[in-house]
Amino acid sequence: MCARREWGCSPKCPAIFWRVRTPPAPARPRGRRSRYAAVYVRVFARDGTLFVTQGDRFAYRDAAQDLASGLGKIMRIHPDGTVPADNPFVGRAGAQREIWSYGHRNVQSAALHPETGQLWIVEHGPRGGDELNRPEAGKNYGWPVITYGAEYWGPKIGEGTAKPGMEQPLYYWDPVIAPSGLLFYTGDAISGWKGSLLIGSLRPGLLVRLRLADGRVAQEERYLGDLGERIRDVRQGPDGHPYLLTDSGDGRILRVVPASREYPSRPIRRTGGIRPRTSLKQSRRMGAAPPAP
Ligand SMILES: [Ca+2]
Repeated sequence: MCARREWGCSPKCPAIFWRVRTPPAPARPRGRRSRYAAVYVRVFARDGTLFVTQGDRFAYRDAAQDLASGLGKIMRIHPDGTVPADNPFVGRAGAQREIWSYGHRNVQSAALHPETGQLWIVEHGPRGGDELNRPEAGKNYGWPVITYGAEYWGPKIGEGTAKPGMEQPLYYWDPVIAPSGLLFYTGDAISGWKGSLLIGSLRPGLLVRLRLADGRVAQEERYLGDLGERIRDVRQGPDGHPYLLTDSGDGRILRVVPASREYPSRPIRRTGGIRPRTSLKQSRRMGAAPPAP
């Protein structure tokens, strides 16, 4: 991974401080294309270390359970690429010392809980298996051995939905929402949303709000599905409003405002006030929630 450019770096680029290592190089199964890049997300922890998420690259899913491979993992490193001495697999023979947690499929976004500082992530799963997880040191999040999803073309995956030694997701989506950006909303601009998780959906294209209680998901609400837009990212502006990035050839940045207030149009090109729908839809199944932190 390159600190200056995320894609297309030269091996000699001085800005490279981290590379995904995948020994032994797994053979790509016939018929499976590698659709995903390995590295998606970086987030700094409060202690200054850096979490780097690495997807399974689709064709190499079994590598997510292999501690010798960097695929399907969350890594924890110092910003200069060195390994923190308290990483969970430091000293374990055959394991990459950078690994923080494993058994991940395709992490799309990560954020720190504003109170606990813990890492939370959303992952693209197979059909019916998108997940919200709170990765902890050394733990196995199951992919591809356990999952609530199945192949998009029908067959089951792995051994079921639970197995000793493997963590349950905090929450999962069936049907999937193709989660994208993840935001802990801490603003005051939208009454009642403070402390919620806001998650973009690429398909069907939504803003999802998860109300949290005691570290668990208590309720899901969905907004803006009538826009028909892929929501690629969710951020909080300095004005305390959520902002959404849409994903299309004519992508837009949308500011979310409460429906109960009148806002003047903003003189920023491609920025508009969007009113969340007030009708709420709850439809997600809850994964078995682990104890609150
Ligand atoms: Ca999982």
